[in-house]
Amino acid sequence: MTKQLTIALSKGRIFEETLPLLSAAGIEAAENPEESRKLIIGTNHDNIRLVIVRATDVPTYVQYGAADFGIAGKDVLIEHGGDGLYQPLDLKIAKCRMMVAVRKGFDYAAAVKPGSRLRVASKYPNIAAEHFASKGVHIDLIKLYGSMELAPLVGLSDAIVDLVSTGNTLKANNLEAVEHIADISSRLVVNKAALKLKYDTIQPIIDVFAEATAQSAS
Ligand code: PRT
Ligand code: MG
Repeated sequence: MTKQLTIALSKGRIFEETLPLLSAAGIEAAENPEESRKLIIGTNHDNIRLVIVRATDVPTYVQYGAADFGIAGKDVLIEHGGDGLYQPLDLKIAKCRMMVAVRKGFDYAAAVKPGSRLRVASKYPNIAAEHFASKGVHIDLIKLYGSMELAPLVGLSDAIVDLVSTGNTLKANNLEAVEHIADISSRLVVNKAALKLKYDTIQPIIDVFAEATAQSAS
């Protein structure tokens, strides 16, 4: 008997970069989630479906078994904590860097002397807190849900912790990156119980993803 398989994906860059991987595993989405309003999308396999969720919600769906596996950015996984998730593969897609950025001309070196205090805005409170704690810098953390780049421009914070890929957003807003925290890419996240129960369905897909990822890296 073929077992039902549910895959959690977010729209946008992760979905786009995941399509070739799904294709390599012989899985084709029946609809384009960018155009469809449907949150559950069928595939060319009766037993495989995609659920379209916010990028930050992918680990949660997989953790509770509402999806058997999914694809999530390392940024999201660090913040989530990764509880109950098996992370077998770095898919090397949706690559970017977690950076500290400030307004151009802001004296960052002076602001992060040990013992000093800095106002930091971020969608990533755990990553930001850990980074500055390791430097011995006290921060007041301001949690935002998007458009972090605005915060230093209007005096909400001294610095931001955010993702940078081309650097165009920083540039357009007169900001500069002053510190590199981590390289980020997207990972396959698998529900541990699902992997045991549906091993024959899930493991071959992991194997194909691994092979496709290794090929595109070489
Ligand atoms: O957009 P939405 O609020 O719905 O959700 P999301 O931002 O969580 O999702 P999405 O699809 O934008 O990002 C999903 C994942 O893609 C993230 O979790 C990252 O792992 C990865 N990724 C890769 C990025 C970027 N590159 C990226 N550049 N996520 C966001 N950005 C943003 C960044 O925050 C900044 O505002 O793009 C802007 C900078 O881009 P550049 O090219 O101007 O430097
Ligand atoms: Mg986004």
